[in-house]
Formats: sequence, structure tokens, C-alpha cells
Amino acid sequence: MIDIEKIRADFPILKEKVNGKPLVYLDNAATSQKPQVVIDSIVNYYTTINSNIHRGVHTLSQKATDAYEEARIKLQHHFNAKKSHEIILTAGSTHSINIVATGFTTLLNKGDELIVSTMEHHSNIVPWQMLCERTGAILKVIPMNVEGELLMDIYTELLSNKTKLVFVNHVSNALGTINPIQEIIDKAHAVGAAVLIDGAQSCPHIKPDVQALDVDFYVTSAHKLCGPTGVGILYGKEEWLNRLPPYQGGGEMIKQVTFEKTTYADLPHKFEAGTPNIAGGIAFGTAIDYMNSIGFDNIAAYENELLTYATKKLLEIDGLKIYGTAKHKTSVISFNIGNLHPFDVGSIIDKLGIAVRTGHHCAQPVMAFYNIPGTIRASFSFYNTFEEIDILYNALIRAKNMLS
Ligand code: C6P
Repeated sequence: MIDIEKIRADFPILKEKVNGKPLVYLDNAATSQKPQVVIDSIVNYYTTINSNIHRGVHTLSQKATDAYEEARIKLQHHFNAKKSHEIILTAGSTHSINIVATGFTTLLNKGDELIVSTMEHHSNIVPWQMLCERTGAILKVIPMNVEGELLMDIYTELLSNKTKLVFVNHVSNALGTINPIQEIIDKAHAVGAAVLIDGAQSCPHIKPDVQALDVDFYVTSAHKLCGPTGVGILYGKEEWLNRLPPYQGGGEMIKQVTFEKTTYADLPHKFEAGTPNIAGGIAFGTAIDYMNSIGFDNIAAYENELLTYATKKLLEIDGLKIYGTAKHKTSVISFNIGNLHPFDVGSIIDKLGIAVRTGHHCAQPVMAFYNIPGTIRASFSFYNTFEEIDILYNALIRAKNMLS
């Protein structure tokens, strides 16, 4: 059960006013708000143990190292990785995907095939296109239907012994579709292909079990699940992380450096060159603890109620069309009202204190599929309320009347 008053009290920003109105924050798919415990975790780090990690014998450095490594263990348990060194701390999903895409440069041959889906964020398209340019590999695309569901029969047909890698999101940021990743993984493995799942939009709602999924790589960003920006994870099976070359060279990722030859550090350090976002990593652990204290089953159930209520309410608006009506969805509603430009609608409701995202949501192929320039996207979190949905509804009516 969600105790909404208690939860909202954890988020100081929810008391803010924007343009003179109480903030109604419905842009959670872009980034979540941060509870006080996460803010405190960052402040405490800089106030009491700020120092560099894995380097010093001095007490502060050891305390900071312990706190950082403790966060890694929390993340290991949360994602159910077999080993803590299978959790690489990165700058976020984009960084994590680039580590894998760059690493595969030496593992692919011309004519090898890679499979992506129509509904990916640009972060899970562009690094792979760059990989194809470097290697001569070919990118194949799983199409979707008008509801925003992947055409799994065509996926099955695209797979062959030429397929080396499949990369899809667990949840689409533009549509909210929850993709059938277990089936995607199993079918890819049946032809010997590896799978990367982009969990940037799923992790705020669903707790993944990477061992049960048997996924090869899983990525996410802390800032989507109540943590800070600039930190995330790359989960990789140990054997894959050992096979991939390092992404960046520098301090901390080496065993020994001479001018003749450098040898690389063991996992996870091989992929963690340079001084990381230490406070961010520690606060990511705090955010995971916070989310687990609420419980992912409770979060999913409550957000599903919000989604059902908001969908019904918004569809009462004449001319409103929802893009993404898949059977399995998270609490994301992408929509347009008649021919009104999403930007104009977003700007008017911003004046009423409501934050939504407008535009192509870094998913231009999705917009091309529907032949639209963009949508208005309202994305709900476990700290949103039914009253806020009513406020959104009234604001949209007002915007529609002003613009028509
Ligand atoms: N989507 C959105 O408003 P970073 O920026 O690296 O933390 O996450 C990138 C990313 C990757 N995959 C998916 C499915 C995503 O949704 C995102 C980020 C935000 O939809 C910001 S563009």
C-alpha cells in the first residue's frame, strides 16, 4: 500500500511553486524527483568523508571506498547479479550502452547482423549505428504495430545464425510499452546471439532479476529511480565483461603500466577509468534502499491505478489521441490534441505549474512511424496523485480552448 501523504513529504521539491502555482511534476520519465534521504546522502558524503576512492591509505579514503563499494553490493542484490564485479558503475544508460557498443568493434565481422527495435531511445540506436559503420555489420529493425507493440513473429524471422547481438528497451520511453524481454532474450540465445536490455525506463517501476532473465547486459540510470544524475550501471555477465576490451584508458583501470605494455585491472575496475561520481554512486545505493522500502510491487500497483485513471480522464477530451496503447504499459501517456502543436500545449500548461515533456522524446523513429512531429508526454510516479491528474485534465481543456 502507498501512503501518499507520507511519501510526498519525503520529496522537498513537491512543495515548490512554479509560475506561482503548486508544482505538478509529470515528467518522471525524463528524470524522477529526489527524496530527502538521497539529497542527505550527497550532502553527508561531501560534508564528512569526501576523498578519492581506491587510492589512499588514509581513513577518509577508506571510508569513501567502503561506502562506494557498499553501494555496488546493494545494486548487485537489487538486480540479483551473481557477482558484485558484474556491476560496472557508469555515468548512466547512454555511457553503459556505448561501453558495450564500442567493445564489440573487435568481436564483429562484416555482414554480421544486429537487431534493434523501432521503439528505441536514440541512446540505443546511434552507438550501434556507429558500431556498424566501424565493422560493416548490418542493423535490422523489429517493427511494431499501431498499438506500440513489437511484432514478435517478424523478430523471430529476423533472427539467424548471422545475428550476433540484440538490443531493445525493457520499456519504451515514448510509449510506455513493456516489451516481452524474456521471449526476446530466449529467442536470441537460441541462435547464439547476445542481448542487451536498456532498462532506463523499466527500473523505476519493475525490479529486474538479471540471472532469472539470463540477460547478457542490462543498463540503467540512477536519476530515473530517485537517484542523482550522472551515474548508472552496466550489468554484464562476467564472461562477457572479460571478453570486451576496456572502453577508456586511464587511472584505476590498469594492473601495470610500462611504455612497452599496459595490463588491465580486473573487473569492475577495467571499465571504471578515472575518478568516478563517488557521491552519486553512494546516493544511488541510498535511492535503491528508499525505493525498496516502498516496495516495487506497491509502486507498480499504485502507478497502474494512476495510469488507468489518467487514460480514462484524458480520453474525455475531445480530439485527444493517445500514442501507445499496448496491453502491458508503465505509467506513461503520450498524446496529442487534434492538430495542436505539443510545444504550444506544453508551454501553456507550464504556466499553470504542470511539468510534462513535449517533442520527439529522443525517439524520432517512433514519431516517424506515427507520422507526427512529437507528442505531449505525461509520465506518472508513485508520488503523484489522482488530484494532479485532474489538474492536468483541466489545464489541457484550458490550453485547448486558448489554442483552438
Ligand atoms: N530518456 C526521456 O525523457 P541517460 O540520459 O543516459 O540517463 O538515459 C538515456 C535513455 C536511454 N534509454 C531510454 C529508454 C531512455 O528513456 C533514456 C532517457 C529520457 O525519455 C531523457 S532523453
